[in-house]
Amino acid sequence: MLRVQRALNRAGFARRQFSIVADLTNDVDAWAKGATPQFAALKKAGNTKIGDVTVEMAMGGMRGIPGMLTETSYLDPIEGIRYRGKTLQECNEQLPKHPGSNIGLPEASFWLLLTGNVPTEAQTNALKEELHKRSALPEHVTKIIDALPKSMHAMTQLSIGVLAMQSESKFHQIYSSGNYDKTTLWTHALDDSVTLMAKISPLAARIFRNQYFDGKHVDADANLDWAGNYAHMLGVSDSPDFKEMTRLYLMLHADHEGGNVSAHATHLVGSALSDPFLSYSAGINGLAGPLHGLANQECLRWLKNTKKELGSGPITVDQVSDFARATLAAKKVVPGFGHGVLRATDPRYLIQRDFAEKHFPDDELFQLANICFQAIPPVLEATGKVKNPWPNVDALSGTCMQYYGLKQEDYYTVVFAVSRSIGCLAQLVLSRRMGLPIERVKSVTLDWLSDKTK
Ligand code: CMX
Repeated sequence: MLRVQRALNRAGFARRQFSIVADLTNDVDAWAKGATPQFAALKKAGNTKIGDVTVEMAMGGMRGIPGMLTETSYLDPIEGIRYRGKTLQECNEQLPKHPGSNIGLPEASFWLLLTGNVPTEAQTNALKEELHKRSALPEHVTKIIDALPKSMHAMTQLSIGVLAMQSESKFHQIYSSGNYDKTTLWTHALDDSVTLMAKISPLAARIFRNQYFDGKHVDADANLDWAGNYAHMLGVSDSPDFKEMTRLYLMLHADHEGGNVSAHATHLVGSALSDPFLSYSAGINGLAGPLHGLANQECLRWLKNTKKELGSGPITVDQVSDFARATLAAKKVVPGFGHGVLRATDPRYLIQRDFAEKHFPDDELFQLANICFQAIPPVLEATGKVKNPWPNVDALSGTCMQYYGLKQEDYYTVVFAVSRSIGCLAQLVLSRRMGLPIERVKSVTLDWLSDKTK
């Protein structure tokens, strides 16, 4: 630990050691300095009311309470997500791309979310190289992962792996040494975040190859970008289109503001000054829930079941409507539909649909997904309680993956988790840079609420 501390001191908290991370650190710092007057003014206006809390909100998962600060992205109920003010289409247009690709690179979106700036090609390439440099998994991590039973869900394995990588945390090392400055701790959170992103894709690929390919691993290709290399290491398809689909998937799923389960869990744990590995492992555990990230696995399963039950002939809208009604009657949710904030079709769904229409319009599952788009919203609307009957991103992502040979749906949420590391970690770094305090929501009892209603 002392050695690391000395090395960090010598290197000026690793700035000169990793120049692109220093560049990124400076860019985050510049953004934060620019935001300081606004931050200070808001602190002065601390008594201003920004909302009313109702009993329904307190009992309804705190839905709709504006109670948390997240700069990376903002989710409009109708328009969908914007990364630092940019729609996903704009991100795709403006972010640097891999040669020959049409998709904004996910690692460039990390830079955008952190700084508000679109990185240059040179910065994106340098970040890509840095991610490659840091991608080796520590031996103890590979040993732990390889020893896990294949039957253990891949998300559990991923969470264990990320937790085991905490040994690499500079944030933890510096904090434990006691030799830190509170105002620069965030730089170690950023450094750790780059390390975590670098290692999460080989970790995720290792889990996949252990589970489905008897531990026969595919070596990384340092010429590829972060997402392209992840697709390559999964080893299910050599098609450039699979890499392209993975880039798209990782860019679209990167961030969805701060209140969703995985981002909020990461933020909450991080607010206790737990390092990025501890914090994002918590986020992964939340993402593993069927109402959140696991919905993409559940959705493909639902589509496959529908297809199996309805036989090989052409499937009609009425048949799918009946199937959806049966799902509701069995007191289950229809996965891939509905949302806690969105009140329109998820733009991420629409972008994936455009991709599918371009690359595999005749795929049977894609055609079934299109029938679902017609059939399911009216069924959900008819319940009178579903606030958003429209499809979310999970309604198509599994369909896209299975087309390219990634058919093991139990694994799908891991791809989501690789992507979501971008947003959750960017949020965590900015929270530390802004010095946000430990989160502590006030909970109340039933009697307390009943008193309020008198
Ligand atoms: N199928 C069946 N019932 C649904 C439904 C769906 N797709 N979506 C909402 N409902 C039900 C809720 O379960 C709730 O019922 P109860 O009052 O009986 O508990 C009622 O409609 C009202 O819910 P809501 O306010 O519209 O939605 P919530 O904010 O409570 O929940 C979500 C949002 C996503 C959990 C919910 O729509 C759902 O379960 N969808 C299916 C799972 C899914 O696709 N999740 C992925 C979301 C995307 C993401 O996290 O990234």
